[in-house]
Amino acid sequence: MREYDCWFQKQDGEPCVKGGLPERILLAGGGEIFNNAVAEYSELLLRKWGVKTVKLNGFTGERCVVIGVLDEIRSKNLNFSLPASLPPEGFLIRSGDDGLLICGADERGALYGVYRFLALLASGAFSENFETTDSPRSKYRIINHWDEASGFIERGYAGRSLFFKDGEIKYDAARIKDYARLLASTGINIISINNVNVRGEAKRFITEEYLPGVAALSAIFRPFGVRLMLSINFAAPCVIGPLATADPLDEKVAAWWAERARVVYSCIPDLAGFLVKADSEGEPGPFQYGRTHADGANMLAAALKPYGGELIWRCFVYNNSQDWRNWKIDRARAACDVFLPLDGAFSDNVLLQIKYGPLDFQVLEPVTPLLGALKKTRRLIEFQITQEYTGQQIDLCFLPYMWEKVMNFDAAYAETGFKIKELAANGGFEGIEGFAAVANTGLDKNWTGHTLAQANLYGYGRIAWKPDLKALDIAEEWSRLTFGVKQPKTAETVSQILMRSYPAYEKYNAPFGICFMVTPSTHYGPNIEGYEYSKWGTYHRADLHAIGVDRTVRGSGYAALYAPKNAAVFSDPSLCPKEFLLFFHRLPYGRLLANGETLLQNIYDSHFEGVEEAQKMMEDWEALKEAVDGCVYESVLEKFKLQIKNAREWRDQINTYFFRKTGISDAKGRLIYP
Ligand code: GCW
Repeated sequence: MREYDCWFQKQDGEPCVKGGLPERILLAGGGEIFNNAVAEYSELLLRKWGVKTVKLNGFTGERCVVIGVLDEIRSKNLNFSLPASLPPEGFLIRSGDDGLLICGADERGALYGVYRFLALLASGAFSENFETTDSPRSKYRIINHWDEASGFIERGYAGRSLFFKDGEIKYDAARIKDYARLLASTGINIISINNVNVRGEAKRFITEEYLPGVAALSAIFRPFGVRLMLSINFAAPCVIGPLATADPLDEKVAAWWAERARVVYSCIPDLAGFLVKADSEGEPGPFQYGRTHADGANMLAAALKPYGGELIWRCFVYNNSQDWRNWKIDRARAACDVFLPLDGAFSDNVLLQIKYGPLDFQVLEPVTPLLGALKKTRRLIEFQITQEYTGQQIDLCFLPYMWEKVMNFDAAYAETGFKIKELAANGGFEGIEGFAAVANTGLDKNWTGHTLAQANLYGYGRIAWKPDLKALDIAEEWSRLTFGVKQPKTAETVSQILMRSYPAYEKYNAPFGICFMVTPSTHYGPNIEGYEYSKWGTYHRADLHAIGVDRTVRGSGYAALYAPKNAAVFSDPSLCPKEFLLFFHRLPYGRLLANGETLLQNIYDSHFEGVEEAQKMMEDWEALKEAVDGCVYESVLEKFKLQIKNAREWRDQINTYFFRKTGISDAKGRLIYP
């Protein structure tokens, strides 16, 4: 196994296909993406099974596959019974008496169909008389890179940038092609290449100086159906010049952006659009000019409109110079307070990008009410694949486990249809039109730092494609593709380890949704009061009697921003899900929870258990020593060793902290350091 190859491993032996692998291809389509679909088929068949393909002029049955797009296949009168239509980007794969068919709705559909067919073969899931159709439920399946022109990646844990070096757009083209394959194979169709905090040379990526470089990069992604997007700095008219203002209602500013968009699109006609972080953590924005976020977004959207570009506007807007003494302000409310009053005020090529939780990618956070409460605004849900608060690709933390829960959250604005996964399947004003997530990739030879973190990259694409996929199915799918099916036990053990990793991390981390007990700025490892007296609005307010933030109407009122059914559940500590108890409530340590133990005892228990579970994951991995390639085995083992060291630190610091606050020892007599 080669870590670099991710879920495209070379296979031992041929898969079971009657008569042998379909090495003869009949084409029914054309265009850059379609041609690449065929090239990918050939390249991967050779790479995975050592089989060379040939292209045919006519259909001859045996060991033959037809790869095409629906209309073209129909026009060739090939004797296949075909569906009347397929949803955009969808495909049909069928093997039967009439032969083998990979039929895309369009070029992208053909490409996705090829990848799916190869995955079915590699995971042993393909059989004779097989038929499947599939299509992505949402239109936007986006990866955001937080890469800087210097090559540094903000919150990156897998080495330097794949795209940039020393202030230039500089890359290894072969590697970018491999990356494009990884993304396209999970259905990703857009990537923003530069950090939303637009720093240094990246501020000039929209100028003639850098655009040829961006265009060259986009040419590598284009055959994979992946369009590029650029993060822009709201103050660019001043930073690049020559204007003295970036006021969105100033005509000169609008004209400046219209001209920039013209130049940008003359170089990259299929650019997906611009991504903007405004008035957030020091980035410039419309507030500086007394304007609203709709004023800011709409002005930029108008510049992109003639070229079909979209303007993606992030909702991560909050006051980051809070006073910890003030219990009235609540950062969790911020996005709702800013954006709910603007529902319906955005132009039709604006999409709001909303982090799934109200704070910031914490280990345990409720889903933000904003996602369900907006009714007249196009929107995307934002995740983080990079493990900023979830172990930084040192600790194993399989994120689809949590994403599945997010997808199942019912925003409850009506009896049915308001689960996040349902909203994501609806699209349109009533729904969520797509997904965006921060990448976890970099120049490390295994792409993701921790080899098993490749599962998070894979899993994100799969969830964005099909929001009702189960984390377990993703874990199994990925493990089979990565570790092979010849020794099914290996893939099975790996997928079980993945599934246990998130709950383990949760248990030794900040308890019950209290969030932010991490080392300031690096965000790795415990520092219980690291953010307690900071300006960032991230407080747990533990004293000797109680801990937590009252977000009910008696406190900040955040809980009341949910639909009534959810507001009622979150506002009542006896109904509130345990994992969010301290997110919504301030409770005494002695409060009895449903399991009959006190809050404090539950904190102790979960921290002891978390470390034990991390140890157990490592032991299960050690049992795979003979089955897993030496390099991969050793590198993952190293990570587990660090994880356990870290988990112990979390356990001991958290338990000691509460022991010191309360003077109450563990009821089960385990060691808590004084
Ligand atoms: O979680 C915070 C990170 C910042 C990041 C910000 C954001 C890009 O700590 O590094 O900045 O979120 O999402 O904009």
